[in-house]
Amino acid sequence: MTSANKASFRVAVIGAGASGIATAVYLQRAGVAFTIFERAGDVGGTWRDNTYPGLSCDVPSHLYRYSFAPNAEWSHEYSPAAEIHAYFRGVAERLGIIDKVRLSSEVTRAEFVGDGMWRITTTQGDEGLFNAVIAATGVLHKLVLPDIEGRDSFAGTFFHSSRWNHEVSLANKRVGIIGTGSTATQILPAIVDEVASVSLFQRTPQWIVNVPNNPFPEEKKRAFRDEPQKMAELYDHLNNLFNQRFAASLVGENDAGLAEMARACRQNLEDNVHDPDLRRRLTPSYQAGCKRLIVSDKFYPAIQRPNAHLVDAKITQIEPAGIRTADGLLHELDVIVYATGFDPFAFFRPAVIVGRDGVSLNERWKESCQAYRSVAVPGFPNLFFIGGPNSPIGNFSFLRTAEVQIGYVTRLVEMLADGMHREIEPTQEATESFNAEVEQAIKHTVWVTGGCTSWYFDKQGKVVSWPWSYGRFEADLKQPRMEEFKAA
Ligand code: N01
Repeated sequence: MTSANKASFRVAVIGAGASGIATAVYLQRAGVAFTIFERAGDVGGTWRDNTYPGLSCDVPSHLYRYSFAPNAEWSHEYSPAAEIHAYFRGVAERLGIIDKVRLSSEVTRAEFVGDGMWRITTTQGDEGLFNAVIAATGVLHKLVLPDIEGRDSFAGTFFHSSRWNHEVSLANKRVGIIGTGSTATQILPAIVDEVASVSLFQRTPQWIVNVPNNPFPEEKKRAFRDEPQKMAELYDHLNNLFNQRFAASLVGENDAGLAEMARACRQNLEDNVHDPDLRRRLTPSYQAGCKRLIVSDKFYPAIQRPNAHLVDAKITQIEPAGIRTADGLLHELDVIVYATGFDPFAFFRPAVIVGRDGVSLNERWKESCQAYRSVAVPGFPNLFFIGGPNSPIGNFSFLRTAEVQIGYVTRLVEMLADGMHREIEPTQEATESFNAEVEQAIKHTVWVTGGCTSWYFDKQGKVVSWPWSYGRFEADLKQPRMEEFKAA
């Protein structure tokens, strides 16, 4: 391809959340033109959608940031959601990305039309042809409202945690929260002082690690401003702690680390939940680390407040007046909050992606979402994923993971833009061999051996995560192994 061709080379990025914005920054630096299509009326993805009380990121702020955009102004060690959303929007504005975002333009169809080209259709109509497509659609965007009998008969107000209804005042209301994940355990402490009562409907208890969230004093922020090197050192330190040590514990490569995690969680329960019966009911029967670990110093104090109630009897149905449990009790409520999580296997959907020979990715992924090293799929040339199947998941920075994938995908896109190839896709053999290796390795992770279920499992009962160390993820995605691709 000539440089004139490079000038006309265009990439469609799907999604202007945290990973879509970073993808755009990398493409811009590589001199590759792109358009970002965003379904909503604002950028920020999950940090735009989730506005529930008490939301902060449970990854430290100085790690939960782009490698290329350190931020001396974080207010807390774990900063609140509005600040994180403002950070992403600020980076997009400062680096000139925002002008390339087409808001309210949900991609409904991406179709491979041959000769390396994709046709993109959005809710606004036909967007024309693109040389490559990068789906940066995030992992936790499709909310799950469980199918509980009578759900819609409730006479009060109900909503999912990611669609918080700020019109409804909770003051002096009787509130029910369904779920005990990261979300529910943040909401309860944030509302307990305001409400008449709050009942937490627990199906499975969670292991919780006690980590305080301290504000950064002004002198600390000044030191970060004056000596940015301090932020770089902190980023490296936290990265080592979370990605190297913590992640290694989960995948069976640091047994001492896993044992320490279990000890710290049990100690937290023993030290901070005083009533032995409540402590028993809050004690999980599975291994710590099996589900995503909850990080909170606020949940145990909050659930012991006189107006907070742990309900661990099974929900049998929802009635106009409240929630009925298997012990026959009706818990009368004014508001029900569904903190019941997300479908992490939605990926780009509900869009339709049609690859070579008219094969749809929905069809290909009907039973199980399989990809080559989390970033590409055979039969879908020049289509790449950020946060695709088998991306590392867990208590570490999604942004760091995404940047590793973005760096890798940008190298492939540059090959296309520079005219080295017209089409690139992974081979079927390399993809199968990668997935066979994953299937063996995943058996040794605590997600599988720990005796729990979680959103990490797909409907076939397989955990779709990265089963090796974080170091291996970075090493594997450092440079594309071109012998594992078909390039024309
Ligand atoms: O969702 P979850 P989440 N009846 O899927 C329960 C990220 N995140 O929104 O465990 C009764 O973890 C379900 O019960 P069980 C983070 O990656 C990050 O809390 O399946 N209960 C579970 O307790 C996190 O992991 C942050 O038995 C029902 C809960 O609902 C991910 O988002 C903050 C039920 C769902 O928990 C998801 O977290 C928030 C039913 N029918 C989220 N159906 C931070 O960074 C489901 N449940 C802080």
